[in-house]
Amino acid sequence: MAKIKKIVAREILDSRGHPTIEVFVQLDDEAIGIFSPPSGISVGKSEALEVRDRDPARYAGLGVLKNLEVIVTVIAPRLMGLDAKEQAQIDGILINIDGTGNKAKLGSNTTLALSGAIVEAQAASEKKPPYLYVSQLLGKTDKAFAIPTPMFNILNGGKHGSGNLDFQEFMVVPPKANPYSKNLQIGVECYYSLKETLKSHSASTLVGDEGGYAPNLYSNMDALKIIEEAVNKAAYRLGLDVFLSLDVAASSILQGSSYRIKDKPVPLTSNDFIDFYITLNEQYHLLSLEDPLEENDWDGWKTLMTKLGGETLIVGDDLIATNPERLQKAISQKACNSIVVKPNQIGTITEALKVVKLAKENKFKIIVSHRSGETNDDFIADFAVGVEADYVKFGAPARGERVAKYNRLLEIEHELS
Ligand code: 2PG
Ligand code: MG
Repeated sequence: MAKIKKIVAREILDSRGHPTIEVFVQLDDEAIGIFSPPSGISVGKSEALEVRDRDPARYAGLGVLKNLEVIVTVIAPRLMGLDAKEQAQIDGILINIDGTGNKAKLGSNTTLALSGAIVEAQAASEKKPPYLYVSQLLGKTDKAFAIPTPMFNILNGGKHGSGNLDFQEFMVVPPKANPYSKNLQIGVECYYSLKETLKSHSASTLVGDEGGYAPNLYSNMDALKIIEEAVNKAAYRLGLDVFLSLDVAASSILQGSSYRIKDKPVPLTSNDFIDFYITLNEQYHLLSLEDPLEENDWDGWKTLMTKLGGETLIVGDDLIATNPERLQKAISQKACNSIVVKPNQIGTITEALKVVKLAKENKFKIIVSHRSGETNDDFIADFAVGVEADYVKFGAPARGERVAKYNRLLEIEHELS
């Protein structure tokens, strides 16, 4: 048993240059864990809340110095000396100190920074790779692991792009049957090819928040057409070697009670949007469709599920927000068949694992995801392998904070072989 002997918290920057927290935890056997939480920009209304200083004199109010102070003066004294193996107990203490239903007091950024660092420290103490320790926390007993299939977000729109495309993420997904390293190569080659294809259309190849290109194009369908062209040019076959996925992040494009997208001259109702997806799917046979409708349009989601849920992964991200009650509702209403899991949407590793468990019991496909604001922390890759996720979303295979995760998966693949 190793006890928590030291907790240090610092303010560092994420990939957008926004401050985030880095927590360093040391145990009395000298094992250490370091973790920094990510931050989203297309945020679901049911997510646990981040807390920031709101001091306009520093980092436009985004500083986290108050969080550091709370960690040092309030939280650390409660955690010091505890057995780091007791993750559920430790996370329970964080939840209790917070005392709100959505981490509004401490901030999910504060709680996850500590929760993640302690998981890392205990894994180090047990001399286990973090994915193995995470799998133990989930109750897995065997040691057979697979690398989740990557979804590469090669074209960024919505809040991550240049303000031109409505849909947030245009992803290429290689086949599940391939080894991970082969799939990484496929994703990267499609990414190279997309750059050349965009250039040939005189479109910009500057990148968005997740490293995918963020061009000005006429419509979302145009973007899909150009990706199809890029896949073909890379000598891959759409529907065989590469599949397409979308994260529409529909809550971000809702205006009043309708959706405005470049593809249509008039605003779309929920039913119109569903018809649009049905037509789109006839053409592209999407592997997955994430947040196709606004996060409280439960009836719309149910209808879409009856129309496309048999063949397409209908993925709840903002809809569920890694929240057990929202997941339970999605299950009982048959609103979707897949879930995005982001530990910072709920705020502790224990709570995120509970959501994973419930999703698995209900045969949901699991996509473990980064956030658009990331550090080089690669724990999320271990988390994904440890919970045996079906897919991972780590953005484009470019920019340090994204490739840190893809490279960690390479390392795990190597270790497992
Ligand atoms: C999403 C995420 C991650 P953000 O919507 O799936 O890609 O975006 O982190 O901005 O919420
Ligand atoms: Mg999403």
